[in-house]
Amino acid sequence: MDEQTDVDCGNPPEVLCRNLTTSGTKVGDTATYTCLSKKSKSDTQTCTDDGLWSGGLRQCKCDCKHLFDDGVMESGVYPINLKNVGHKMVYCDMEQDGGWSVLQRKLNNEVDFNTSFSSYKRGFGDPSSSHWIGLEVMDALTNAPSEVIMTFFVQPGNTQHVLHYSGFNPGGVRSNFSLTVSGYMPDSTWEDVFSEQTGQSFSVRGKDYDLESGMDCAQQTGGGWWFTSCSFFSLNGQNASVFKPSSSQFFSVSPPTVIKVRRL
Ligand SMILES: [Ca+2]
Repeated sequence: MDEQTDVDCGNPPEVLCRNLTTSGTKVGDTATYTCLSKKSKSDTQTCTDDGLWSGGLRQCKCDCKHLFDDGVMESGVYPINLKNVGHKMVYCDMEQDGGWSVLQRKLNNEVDFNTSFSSYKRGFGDPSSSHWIGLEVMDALTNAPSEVIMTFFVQPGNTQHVLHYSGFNPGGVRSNFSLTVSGYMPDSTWEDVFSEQTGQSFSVRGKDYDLESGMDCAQQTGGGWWFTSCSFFSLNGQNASVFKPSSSQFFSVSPPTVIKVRRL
């Protein structure tokens, strides 16, 4: 009896963000891994006579939406992989309809958001608690058309509000991460205050692109943002606030806040 016929490689390993099809588990059988992000891109592993699967796997693009589509249902910190950025640990929100990549999460005022341009660019904090993912990662995550949901608390009253837009795209470093936002959604519970910030570069303390002369909005509110005027709308600083156009009133904003995106 031929010994090799007894060799069985067992099930090939599952890899996140990949579909797997197997022709069998015996010598010479193949396992084909196809990227969820690019269905034409696949790699093959072969069962060898030493009982192991052999062959290389190229990297697939992988965000929280890909993970959700691949069956990951539990919210938490996951490694994602983005073109031009590489691997990054990100908090994925799999609640509601799932697949959200969290860009900002501020549970309290313990993490200092009044930080430098380089910190805002590359990210700071801890994705398992309060953090800012970084403008470069935001740019990479929103290369495909993406929606955004922002949640925040409004004072006085401590009521939670939601702003939801079907289009959100901060540009790259060459535009100072200039914002494009559109598609105010009717499930928002606050009036549209974010669309107006389209075209604004990202300001941080000492690097002032806002529209208020003589004032550094990032310094004043205590956090970077795509400011037009200082009080109109921002979510990062300890003194962040939001305008209510219909009553011409300003309100304080407080944590917990979340900004999350998902490919459409
Ligand atoms: Ca200014």
